Amino acid sequence: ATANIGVVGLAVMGSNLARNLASREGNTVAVYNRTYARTEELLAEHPEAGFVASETIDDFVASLAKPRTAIIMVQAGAGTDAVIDQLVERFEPGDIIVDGGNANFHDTIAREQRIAPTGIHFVGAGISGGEEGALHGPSIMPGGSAESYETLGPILASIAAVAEGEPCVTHVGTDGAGHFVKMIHNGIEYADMQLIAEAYDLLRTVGGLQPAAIADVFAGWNEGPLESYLIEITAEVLRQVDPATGRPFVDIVLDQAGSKGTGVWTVQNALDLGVPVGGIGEAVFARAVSSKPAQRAAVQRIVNSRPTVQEAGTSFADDVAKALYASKVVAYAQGFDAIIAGAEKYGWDIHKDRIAKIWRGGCIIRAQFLNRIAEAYDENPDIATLLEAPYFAQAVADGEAAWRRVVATAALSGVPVPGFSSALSYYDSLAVKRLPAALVQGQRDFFGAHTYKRVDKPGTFHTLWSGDRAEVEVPGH
Ligand code: NBP
Repeated sequence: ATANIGVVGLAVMGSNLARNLASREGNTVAVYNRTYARTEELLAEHPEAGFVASETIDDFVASLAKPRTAIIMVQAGAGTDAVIDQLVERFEPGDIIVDGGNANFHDTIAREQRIAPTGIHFVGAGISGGEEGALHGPSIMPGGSAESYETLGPILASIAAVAEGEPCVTHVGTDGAGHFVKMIHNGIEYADMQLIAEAYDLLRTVGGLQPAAIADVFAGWNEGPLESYLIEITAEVLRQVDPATGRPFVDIVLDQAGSKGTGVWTVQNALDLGVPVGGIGEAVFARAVSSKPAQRAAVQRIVNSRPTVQEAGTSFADDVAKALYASKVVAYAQGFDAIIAGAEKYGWDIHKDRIAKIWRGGCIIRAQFLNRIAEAYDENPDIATLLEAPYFAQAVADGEAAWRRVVATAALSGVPVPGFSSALSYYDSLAVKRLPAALVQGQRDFFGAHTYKRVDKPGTFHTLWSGDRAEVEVPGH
């Protein structure tokens, strides 16, 4: 038993994570994969890593020093369960099993409950940053027991991305908290990507710019408050020219966006918890709409003309930047609301400022912007919404007029901006003194006797709609 850490599953994520671990001082890394040929490949390609490789799971377990710690990086679902079962059979109390895959947090909670009686620690850890992150430094979101984090924390900190001198890892909370926060991260990622895509569409359709010019605009934005990994890579993608045709790469890509599910989970969970995450929801739906070629073709057959594009003013790109920033603030505010609601529902002590900090590096939504969020929650963890934090309140106020111009221009020009417009509507919904929800309450009381409350006195009321329409107070509410 010589290895202080093991990795099971040596596809792209697992082998990169194993190499990252092996590159750190003091680590000896045991590796195992169901199909041994894959292990042999890794050994041949990376002799420098000094892996302790095993052909069988028994040998793998025997190669781990106690307390044994193994990170599973296999396909989420049945594959993960199969490996967990194999390890649980062979591990002892105090040993640690980490699932680093993209598990649904409900599965993680169930697995933790199932394994806890054995005395083995089960840790669901969200790992963000894709292949590159796994190799050079991901953002890591571990759940599980605080005790397991004492052993695991330093190992994960050694391989995590570093942002402003701090490793991008923190003990997020118990059982499924890590995978939950990873799920929200991906939801926010969806919203951020959709907003950026809309900004591009506006600059192109309304602003009349070509992809290469828009790449320049984005590169410029990346020097300012919008600085982020996603803006940076968007500029790269827009600058790309298709070698086969010489056309902009973005023009030869089929405009049907795929998704792997975590964005959907975020919205499903938010629906369950009653958290409005319109920005994320619109992003998920926008991908779904894009992937309905038959419906799109059908509508395009009957809608033969599009509105005349409104003349964009000279400062249109600046307007779009401001609209993007304001919409982004909304999307992140909604994402953090979902974290707060999940923490309350599932009993996790999640530090929002720490989450913002571990997202500053390694992961897909890494950005300077997250420093501002960390500061906001650090200053006052109990703010009702990020939109209330002075910095963001000011930023949104500064961009508000531009935001409205952009959404209006988009509407008048027939450019779809579900992300921008839903974010603006969300902001307005929070901002107006009165919402027509009062009318919805009236409708609900009318057809379903669902009752309502009054603005002028406490109590719960119902109007006798099918009778004399007198109001009655409903006791016991
Ligand atoms: P895959 O998700 O493609 O899974 C392939 C691995 O799972 C192989 O090692 C395979 O072994 C193993 N496996 C399967 Br499939 N069924 C198994 C079973 N019943 N028993 C044992 N092993 C089994 O690998 P990946 O793309 O490296 O991702 C690993 C995890 O990391 C996934 O949960 C993924 O969602 C997550 N993740 C991926 C990314 C990314 O950018 N790709 C980012 C973040 C998280 P074999 O070689 O014997 O077939």
